[in-house]
Amino acid sequence: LFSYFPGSPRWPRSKKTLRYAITATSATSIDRATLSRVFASAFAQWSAATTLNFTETASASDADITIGFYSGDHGDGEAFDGPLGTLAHAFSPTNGRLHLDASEAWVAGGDVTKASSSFAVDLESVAVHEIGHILGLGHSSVEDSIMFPTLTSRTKKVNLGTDDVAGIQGLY
Ligand code: TQI
Ligand code: CA
Ligand code: ZN
Ligand code: ZN
Repeated sequence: LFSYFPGSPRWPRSKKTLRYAITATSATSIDRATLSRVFASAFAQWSAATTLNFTETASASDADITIGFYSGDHGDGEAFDGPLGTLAHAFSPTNGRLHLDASEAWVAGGDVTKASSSFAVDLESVAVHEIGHILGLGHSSVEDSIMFPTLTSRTKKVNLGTDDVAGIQGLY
């Protein structure tokens, strides 16, 4: 079963379109165009299941959601830890911050199941999960759901399960 954050925080009903900016990219070698495609595809999973819309904006100042890559301590009290361990984190609505550990062996666009490194992690899979948190979902006990709190390395899991859909539709 899906879960929400305490108090079930959500983005306001009046906001039909959430704007996101990919702001901090200097710590990753993944190019901007690839990042834009991966996040557009990850957000599309959630817009397909709801009346929410997402659009990328270039400037952080008019974005609801900001996305960035950081390594180690980056000022929010939740330091990253090098390869594996914590891959990324996101905060509950309406904070809007989504941070990725720049030290991961991210696979963006390619086929993660064919990666030679056992450290390889699929960026889109993690993005879909973290966007779930950004929108207000906690973890799920259903193993094949996006919000289940385990992702095996070298696996791609980007399609919402029935439990994820039930969770997000209960909130929006
Ligand atoms: N990061 C944790 C996560 O996103 C951070 C976290 C723990 C968290 N508890 C939370 C965030 C409660 C919001 C609310 O779950 S992680 C996975 C998964 C992580 C884990 O790096 O461990 C994914 C990031 F689901 F596979 F375990 C992405 Cl997909
Ligand atoms: Ca890590
Ligand atoms: Zn952070
Ligand atoms: Zn999670």
